Amino acid sequence: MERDKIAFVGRSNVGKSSTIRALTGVKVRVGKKPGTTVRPNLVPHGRYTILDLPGFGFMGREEQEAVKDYIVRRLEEGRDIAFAVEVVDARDFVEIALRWEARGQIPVEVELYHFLNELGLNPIVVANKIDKIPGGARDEILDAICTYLGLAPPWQGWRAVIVPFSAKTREGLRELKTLIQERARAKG
Ligand SMILES: Nc1nc2c(ncn2[C@@H]2O[C@H](COP(=O)(O)OP(=O)(O)OP(=O)(O)O)[C@@H](O)[C@H]2O)c(=O)[nH]1
Ligand SMILES: [Mg+2]
Repeated sequence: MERDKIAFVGRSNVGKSSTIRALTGVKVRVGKKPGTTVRPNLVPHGRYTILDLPGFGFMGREEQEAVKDYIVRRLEEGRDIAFAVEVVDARDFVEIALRWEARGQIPVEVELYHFLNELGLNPIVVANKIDKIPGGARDEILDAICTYLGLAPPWQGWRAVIVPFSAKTREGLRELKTLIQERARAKG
């Protein structure tokens, strides 16, 4: 099967569907509450199809595991996926990661990033909701996200991987589009 899909993955409510809307103009459902996307949406994007997956990390333990299993299986078995886009909430990421670390656990978004790399899905990291962070604090937060992902700061050295973005203001849209085009070209 041809690898013609771009998988959008990430925690619930980080803005995966909103990012896809900004990117394509297709009005996939977005919502204030986590758990908006329940079944995967398929959105045409040039010669690719974007796969808008449900988010994880908000419900009870069992449902949480079920969603995670589904996503993991979809990514592992999906010979149709060319590469992945991991969307994170730039402001919440570090706070949540600190909590996980304090419990002695690897933050789930860090785990996901490594998993996507292991699968050869070369994830682009979208640091979404950047509009919520005052200009003066952005570099520090982006550096912290990079550090968690194992990318030595400064973040500006990783512009081929991470992109500060706002689905709300569309800041970073051009950069995100360029990154996606470059990934697509690299995957041939
Ligand atoms: N301020 C701000 N809010 C955003 C941004 N992107 C998304 N949101 C809001 O975040 C909420 C969740 O957006 P969704 O796009 O539905 O998030 P999702 O990741 O698809 O969520 P699930 O489908 O539940 O996994 C909505 O209230 C959006 O309006 C952004 O860049 N800035
Ligand atoms: Mg969604």
